[in-house]
Amino acid sequence: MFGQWFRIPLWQRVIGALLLGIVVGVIWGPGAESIKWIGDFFIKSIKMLVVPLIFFSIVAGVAAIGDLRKLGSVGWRALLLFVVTGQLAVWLGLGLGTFFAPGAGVDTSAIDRGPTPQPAETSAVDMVLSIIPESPVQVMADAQVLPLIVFALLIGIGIVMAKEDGHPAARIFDSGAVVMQKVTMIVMELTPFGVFALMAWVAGTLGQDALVALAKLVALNYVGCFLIIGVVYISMIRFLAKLPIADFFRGMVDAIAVAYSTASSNATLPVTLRCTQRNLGVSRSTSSFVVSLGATINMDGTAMYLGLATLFGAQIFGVDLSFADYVLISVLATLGSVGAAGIPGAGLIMMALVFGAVGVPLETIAFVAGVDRIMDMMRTATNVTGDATVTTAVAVMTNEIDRGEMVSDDDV
Ligand code: DAS
Repeated sequence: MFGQWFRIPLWQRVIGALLLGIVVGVIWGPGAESIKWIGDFFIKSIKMLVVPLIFFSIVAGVAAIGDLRKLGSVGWRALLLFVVTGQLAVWLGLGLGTFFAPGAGVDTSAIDRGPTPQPAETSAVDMVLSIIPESPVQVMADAQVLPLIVFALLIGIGIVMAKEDGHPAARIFDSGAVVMQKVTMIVMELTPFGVFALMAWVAGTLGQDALVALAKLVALNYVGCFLIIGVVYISMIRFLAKLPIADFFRGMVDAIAVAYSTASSNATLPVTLRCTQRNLGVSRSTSSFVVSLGATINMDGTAMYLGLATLFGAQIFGVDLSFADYVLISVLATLGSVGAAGIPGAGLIMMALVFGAVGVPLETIAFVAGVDRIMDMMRTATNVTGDATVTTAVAVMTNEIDRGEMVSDDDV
């Protein structure tokens, strides 16, 4: 029995728990609140991961960028495209969230929010001073994510500047990032139980409006991902890589399918490498570096979602956000997508990073956790498509591609 449970793919267990939770919640009604503690256990387990996962992933990600100089023209082009596509993605998410307002009209008065973290009215100077981690250990203890990220970025940059002397430290953080990904995957095994309890609580306590709002959020997550692929990536393939669109997607279809079913960029990495090298003709050195770097720091689907989900949380809890908050969200969502590991649920974990900084209650995570896996699958497929798009574009621009290798109509 126990073995059979784990033979079912996690995403199927989660979807089943989601549907069962909704049915139980609709039948049980407000009484479903009595099992919310199971969901809270799952959410607390996720929050436990935020600090170590962000710290190790960002240090390892920045240290990996350190090799950019070795690859000169390939490296800086890849990094530039990663930043540009990430910013386009997060502002697309903010635009979708603002225009369609998926969280508007939901009555969340029944949710015990505890002390609402009203961001104190601080001056710009105080804001700048607040991101400096005066005591890195205290910053970690208090899960102050912004100064934690600054500290992680500085450590990563220090490792790069230390050159050979920094290599032992880089290996420690690389190893730590892998260990934290394994710990995260252990926690993700709790997902079906947490999703069941949280969806029963949402359906039973908050009712139909809440379910409709979640359906809108899922739909906008897919719309945002399709727009990133259909507008941003297709433009890059057409005008930067100058490749036939059909040939690109024919070559990448296996990787995109694996990404969608596993919801893990890391798990898809071997397939992404094989598709870019064998089907698109990208050189082994360029694809190995850019695809691997992309799987670590380039997650446009996740960046888009973090922008969208932050507005969703602000809307359901009635938090007003200024344009300055939007800019802060765009920066943090980009950093969150850099810090997010290529594993299932990474975007769910990174929401804590963004929400806290703009005063959106963390209870939003419990609210959306039930449907996160459905969204994560599409986010991951987008992330992997983005990695392959940047890799192919950079390969063409630096003449690191053999078009003769490209799969095309007559190969099928
Ligand atoms: N599952 C993550 C990935 O592997 C994406 C996410 O969680 O948003 O890319």
